[in-house]
Amino acid sequence: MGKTIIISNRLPVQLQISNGSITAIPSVGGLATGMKSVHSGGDSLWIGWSGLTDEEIPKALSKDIDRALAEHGSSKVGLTAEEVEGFYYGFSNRTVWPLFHYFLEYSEFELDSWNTYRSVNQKFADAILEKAGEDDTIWIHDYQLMLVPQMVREERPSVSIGFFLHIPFPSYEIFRTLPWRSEVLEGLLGSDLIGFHIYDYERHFLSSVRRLLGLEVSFNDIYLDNRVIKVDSFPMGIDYNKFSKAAKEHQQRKKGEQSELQQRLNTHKKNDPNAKFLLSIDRLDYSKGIAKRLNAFEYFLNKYPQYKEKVRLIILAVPSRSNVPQYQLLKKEIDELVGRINGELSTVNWTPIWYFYRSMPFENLIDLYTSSDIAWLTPLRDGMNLVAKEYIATRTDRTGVLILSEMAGSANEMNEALLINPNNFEQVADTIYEAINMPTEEQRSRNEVLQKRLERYSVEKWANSFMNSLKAQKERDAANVSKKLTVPRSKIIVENYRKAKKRLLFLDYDGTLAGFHVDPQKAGPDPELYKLLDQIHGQQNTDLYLVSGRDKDTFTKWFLPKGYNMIVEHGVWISQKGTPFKMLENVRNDWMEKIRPVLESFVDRTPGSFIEEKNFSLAWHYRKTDPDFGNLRATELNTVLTSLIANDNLSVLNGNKVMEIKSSNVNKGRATMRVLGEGTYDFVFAIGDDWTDEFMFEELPESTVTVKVGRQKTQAKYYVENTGKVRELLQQFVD
Ligand code: GDG
Repeated sequence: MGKTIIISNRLPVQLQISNGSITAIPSVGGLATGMKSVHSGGDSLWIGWSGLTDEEIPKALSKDIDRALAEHGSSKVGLTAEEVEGFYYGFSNRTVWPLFHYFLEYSEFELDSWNTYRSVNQKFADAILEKAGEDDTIWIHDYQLMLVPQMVREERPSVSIGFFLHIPFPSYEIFRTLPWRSEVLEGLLGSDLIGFHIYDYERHFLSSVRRLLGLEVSFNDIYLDNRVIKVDSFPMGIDYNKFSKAAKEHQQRKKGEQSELQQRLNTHKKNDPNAKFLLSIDRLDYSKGIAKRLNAFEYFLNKYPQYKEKVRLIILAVPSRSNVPQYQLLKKEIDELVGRINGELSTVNWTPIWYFYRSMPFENLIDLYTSSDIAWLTPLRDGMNLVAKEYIATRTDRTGVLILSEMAGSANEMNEALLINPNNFEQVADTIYEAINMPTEEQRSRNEVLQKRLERYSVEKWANSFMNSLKAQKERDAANVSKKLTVPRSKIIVENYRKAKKRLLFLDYDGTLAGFHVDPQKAGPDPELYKLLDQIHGQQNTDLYLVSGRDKDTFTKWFLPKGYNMIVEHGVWISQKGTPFKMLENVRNDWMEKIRPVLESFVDRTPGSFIEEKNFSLAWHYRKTDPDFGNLRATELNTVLTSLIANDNLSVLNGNKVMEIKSSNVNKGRATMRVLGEGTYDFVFAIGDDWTDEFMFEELPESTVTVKVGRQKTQAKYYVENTGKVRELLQQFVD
């Protein structure tokens, strides 16, 4: 068993340097807690930035720092102040963060920051590579390190790599605006498993992969060269027991043991038992919608004035990224808003908003959670939002109302909360009213469901299920390797080929001998392919057949002068030893008049698609269409055709970005079997890349060497990754 390496921008320890000595204090954040089950014992290492720039670390202390970190299973990546500026404040927080949270107008596209992001990602990758062996498992975290998976993969092809994105992945329409969009996707695709909080982010990611990289996606698997990458959602949980235990202890405290904040909160409650506390806790970030919440609160107080002097909004805004101009502006805006609203509405007995701009110790966080009647958490966009979960976990008597934004990932799992659109002030005001007046019984029954779920799906469970899924993905890959045409396996095949007295080869053309071209007429054979086929064709005791769905005219032009044997249109026509094509099957084509107009209507409605008309079949090609749209239309066409052809003895073949309608008694399997019956062969070989070739794989005898091009599900015994590998294999037959 290899070790586990976790990598994130920041380490789960804080370094403090005072009077020339170093202390490393473990941080108590959600991620650090959740990873405890993964990052414990001697067999794991956490790599990240220490939070201090190279300039801030005295040279003499560098070794001591490494030692202090090693005690916590951590190792640092050193960054200069300039690197932190370009990589962290620059590309991560001025480009990716706003873009992924749908603040397109805040996103800056600076080449310098991108270059620094790339070089710092390489630094992180190098730090991993220095420590990682081939059988290690690497878990990379978050948007600061999206290029690292690919950088590691290049150097350690068989290592297991997982990536988790803690923020939303935006829709394709937003993501496509990023100048380095393909590089970012390719970076992420170095992973074996890519995790998101919710299915929507997963869906957006898959759509970008399909549309921007043109990769094949099947359900949540992405096929890339010789690898399958799994994409899945893992909603992050919290350390439920820690919060509920802290809350219980809290409530048992006597007055003297309580914090000053708690005592103050108690005094206010005592003075007016009907008064309500509304709580809002976030990092000071524009994605959290704090300014909007303040405006909405004013709106609520004007709509329901009976709650003036009764309701208080407690805002805890934790300082964050204050080097970024947008955050400085936001701070100013919020300061002013709080000042204005308090100035206009305060009375001698009442200040509507209590505003804290600071980070509070954990104890005070619990004071706020347990003392607030309502948690009002309405980010404009939030990957998950753990505060919502923490609030519920601390409600030991199950009272309390959670008002949560639909735009937070956590809304997906917290249906029993009051879910709202933060932009709809009317709805916000009415929901606050509803929350204030919600009967205790209803509060309890909602929170009971929420608490049970949060307890079950804790952050530890989250970390474990990600790791298990990564392991399963690796095993799945390993199981597939048994079918891969590895060097030793192809050696045996080549030996058998050489030993054989009479050989028969069936070679599909498109996607097998030649790559795809957006215009099929242009995908003609190249000189090397002719050379290779000539060599095979010229061998003694070898019958070579090109087996294709193509029309006979094209193949006549390309191959008849060469004298290769050919089966075209899936088995309608055959040409042997350079003779003109003759019909292999007696087939009708009178059905075409009925089907052609249907296909034409799909061409009209699907830009980029076209019809290919053959003698006995009609094919609708959609390789040039938008991938998502093309797939959708193909499904639609399939349904239409299935009902239309029911009585016509026709069938629909779903090929690689093509749907073909043809007579049911014609297929490559039937055709190749007829050829096989004409002779006695002791070596039979068939290779192809799509569904139409599956007929050959299925029907040819068990002893046939069947090879699929690509990783999709197949009946073939072996697979090779691409057309390049096909040619390599065939070359060995003639060398
Ligand atoms: C990112 C994503 C995603 C807050 N104030 C104080 C304090 N906190 C703690 C909370 C909570 C954490 O900070 C905040 O987590 P969130 O999930 O709410 O938000 P982000 O910081 O934006 O986190 C987010 C998350 O990553 C995980 O994947 O959910 O969507 O944006 O745990 O308790 N802790 C203390 N004092 C404070 O003043 N001690």
